[in-house]
Amino acid sequence: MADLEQLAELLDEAARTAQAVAQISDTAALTPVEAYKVQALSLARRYARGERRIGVKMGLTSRAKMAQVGVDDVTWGRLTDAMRVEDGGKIGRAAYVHPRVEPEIAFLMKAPLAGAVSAMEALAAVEAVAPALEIIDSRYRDFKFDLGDVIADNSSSSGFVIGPPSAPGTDIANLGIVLTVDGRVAETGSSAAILGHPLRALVAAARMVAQAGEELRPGDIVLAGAATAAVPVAPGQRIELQVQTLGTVALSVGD
Ligand code: OOG
Ligand code: MG
Repeated sequence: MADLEQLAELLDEAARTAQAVAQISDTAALTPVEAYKVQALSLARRYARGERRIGVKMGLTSRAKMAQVGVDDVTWGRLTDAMRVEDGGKIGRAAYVHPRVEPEIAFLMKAPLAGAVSAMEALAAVEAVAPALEIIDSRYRDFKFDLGDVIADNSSSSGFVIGPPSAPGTDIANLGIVLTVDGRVAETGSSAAILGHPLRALVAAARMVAQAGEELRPGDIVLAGAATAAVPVAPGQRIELQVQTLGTVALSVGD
């Protein structure tokens, strides 16, 4: 078995220094269980530097995302306070290897949630829903990876922007999504692309974090996964996401 701590250090350093690394699967593919251990070890390094876990993100919960990266399984990753970008804020391109943005729906939790839960139980633990942009950045060369690679790399988590909150009772089943770059439409879709209903991503999050011995906690943010393919970003761009009834969230990109 590969040295999981060594792989965690490799990926953490790649993220910290924005330097791409070779795919782990080039040498020896990780099983999902090994890969989640690498993810946890790499996050432990971030926590040791003072970062705080403030939620989780689901990955590959839509067909569009699965097709874009060629991985067919739902994954999850941890979000830390260092990844948060204010709505309307600016990111620096240099801090990433090859960043992409994607349209998401975020949940803010008001009660703990873990294990096998129904959609109704999941909804009862939600404080608010919001439109969100995720900035993903694979630490692997050419943004290529297999399932084990991407899990170990914290499901490409690198940043997120949360828009205005709406009441948890807001109907989010089939909301129109428009992602624009400099005012031009880059992607359109529906929140229904996320596992048929974004709440199913929250159900999956509760189940998957429990498998790691963790739980969703009050105050946690949960990103449901992108509804469309992700779009590469470049310095000078302004990216805006409009989600029907939920409103708008935006981000700009500097050098
Ligand atoms: C993996 C992360 C996927 C999503 O929303 O589907 C993800 C990747 O595409 O790099 O965040
Ligand atoms: Mg995402």
